[in-house]
Amino acid sequence: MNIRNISIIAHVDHGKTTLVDFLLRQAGTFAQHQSVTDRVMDSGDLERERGITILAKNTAVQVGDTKINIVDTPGHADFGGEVERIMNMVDGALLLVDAAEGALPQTRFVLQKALAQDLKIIVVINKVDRPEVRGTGRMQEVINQVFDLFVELGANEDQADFPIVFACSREGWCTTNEEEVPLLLSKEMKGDLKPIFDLVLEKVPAPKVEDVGGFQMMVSNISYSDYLGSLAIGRIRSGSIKKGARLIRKSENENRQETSESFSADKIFTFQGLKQVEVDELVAGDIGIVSGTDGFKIGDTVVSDAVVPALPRIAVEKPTLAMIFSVNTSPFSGREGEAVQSRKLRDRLMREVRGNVALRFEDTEAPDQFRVLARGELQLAILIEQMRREGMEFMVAKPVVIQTKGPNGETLEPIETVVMDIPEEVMGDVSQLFQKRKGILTSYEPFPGQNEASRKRLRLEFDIPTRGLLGTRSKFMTVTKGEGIISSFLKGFEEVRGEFLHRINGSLISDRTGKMVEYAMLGLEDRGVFFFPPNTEVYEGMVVGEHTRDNDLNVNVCREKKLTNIRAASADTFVVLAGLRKMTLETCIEWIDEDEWIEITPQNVRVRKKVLASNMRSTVRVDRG
Ligand SMILES: Nc1nc2c(ncn2[C@@H]2O[C@H](COP(=O)(O)OP(=O)(O)OP(=O)(O)O)[C@@H](O)[C@H]2O)c(=O)[nH]1
Ligand SMILES: [Mg+2]
Repeated sequence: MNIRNISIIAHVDHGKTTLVDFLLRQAGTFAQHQSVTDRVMDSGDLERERGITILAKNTAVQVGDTKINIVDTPGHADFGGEVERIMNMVDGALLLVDAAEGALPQTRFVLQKALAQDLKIIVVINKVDRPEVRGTGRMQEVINQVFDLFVELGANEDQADFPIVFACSREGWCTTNEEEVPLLLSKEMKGDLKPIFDLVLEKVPAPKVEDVGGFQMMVSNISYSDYLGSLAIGRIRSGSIKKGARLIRKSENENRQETSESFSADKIFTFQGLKQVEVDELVAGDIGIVSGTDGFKIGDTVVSDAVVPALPRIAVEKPTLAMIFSVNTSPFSGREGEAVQSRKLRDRLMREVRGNVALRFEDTEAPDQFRVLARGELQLAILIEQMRREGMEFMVAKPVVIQTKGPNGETLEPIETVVMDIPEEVMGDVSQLFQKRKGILTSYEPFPGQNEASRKRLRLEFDIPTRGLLGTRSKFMTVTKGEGIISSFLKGFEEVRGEFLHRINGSLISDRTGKMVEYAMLGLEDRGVFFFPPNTEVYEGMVVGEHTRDNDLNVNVCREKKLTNIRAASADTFVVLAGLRKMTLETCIEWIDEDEWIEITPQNVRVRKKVLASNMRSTVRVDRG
């Protein structure tokens, strides 16, 4: 059997999953009558809701007598661990680059990982239909930029001599000849993705098969089946097995000591289109799926014989953020979901960490609080969202950046390079936003490839502590009116840049338990903005809004109007609250301070003070720089 194993890698939104749709369609994976949803690989609920890929996923197509295993990966930096863990499954990668946006931070990250694995890389200049690209010479600029990136990342001569394809993945065509692009765009020529299939077959080497004295497969991904339990997905390096074979899972325990577990591979599968089909045999070179134990951990090696060595575990970049997860101790605990006990919360988090190489788990001094280390706020938000959809109630604290010590004992903090494209007119506001948080502007240029007609846009780069970047995404979106794009990469660790204000405003806090009353809220309107509408149930210590000043304010939001006469009451119904600020999970994560928790239930997200009783806590927030 001829096999090729490739991954599709890129910065977020550059069109990976859309390209996979058309690779599947054109390889005849779907029957004629079958209607296929867009971005069919984004099968998770949260993926579909948010329009982004979160987990790397496998598929496979048949082209002539060759099977091409394809791994679609996420492009958002927070899910970079997904890209890292699948790299050892493949021998080649399609590196997509948006023809207008060019190479961005995650392009660099994924390319660096691909080069380190010595993958054969095919560069796909995608979205050539974008108006900013047509007739501007932008495609050549982007090719040069990508070439420079290869060189900067230490690519060898062979790697830097990459084949180039120009594509419109949304319409399912591509060409290796730049001059054909206008003809394809104007539909004078009809195109398809054959040039990509051809290049994969020609340039990506067939999987190297070793013989290490038996079956050997590294677990690069774990999925779950209701019938079979845990499933290990990985590329078979050596040997073959038949269904039902006795296997050994070589792993390590918490103290890094080797462990092993025997099991029998009751069922084995390979990928075929979007399906996992049961097979009788798995052979070296292919990507296979093995069932038989619930113990699989990413990075384990599955072997047929004790003498077959374990492969080195997958090494990934270290987490940069830590967040405390706690049992829900709020007065409403257990009302809207299952208020899980610490044991169950711990088990749930441990399970997540087993299947996600980019996360780490730590116990804390408190028996009902656990620390999860992650890559970013979005990664944590996705985990939280998943847990609440499972019906759980719990609390999380403000994420904190993980600092390290320098050679002379000085404290170092992570610094990121932020790249953003913004409309020119918001330049001042954007600079102010980042400079207030110790950001330093390092590059400023008109957005490349603009034509006369397009609005003036700028590309800016800042160096900024990760600490300063936390909680700025939604502010950035507000300041740029949703027209900015922003991404970043970890530049390294530098000496701590000093204090700055995380949040200027204090909280409005309910001083009692009850229901919010419109009359009371109107009376407090000039004190700040509320997060909830009237009739919301509140408890003492629950944050109901943001104060206009920098201290906290305990307020009575439950005060009823004394009914002196009926007329006044009816007149009031015409008064409407000026505005509520709806706080989503992500805005809460950005907003909260150290002395607050986010309480999460299947129905609600609330911010509360860690200390609930108003007479037990200060309203002066001294930690505010
Ligand atoms: N103009 C244009 N838009 C495209 C093209 N290909 C994809 N898009 C759009 O770009 C957006 C992102 O596409 P996806 O396929 O989800 O991108 P992705 O790289 O998989 O994104 P992540 O997995 O979240 O990193 C969608 O709105 C697509 O419709 C293209 O060739 N031209
Ligand atoms: Mg995607």
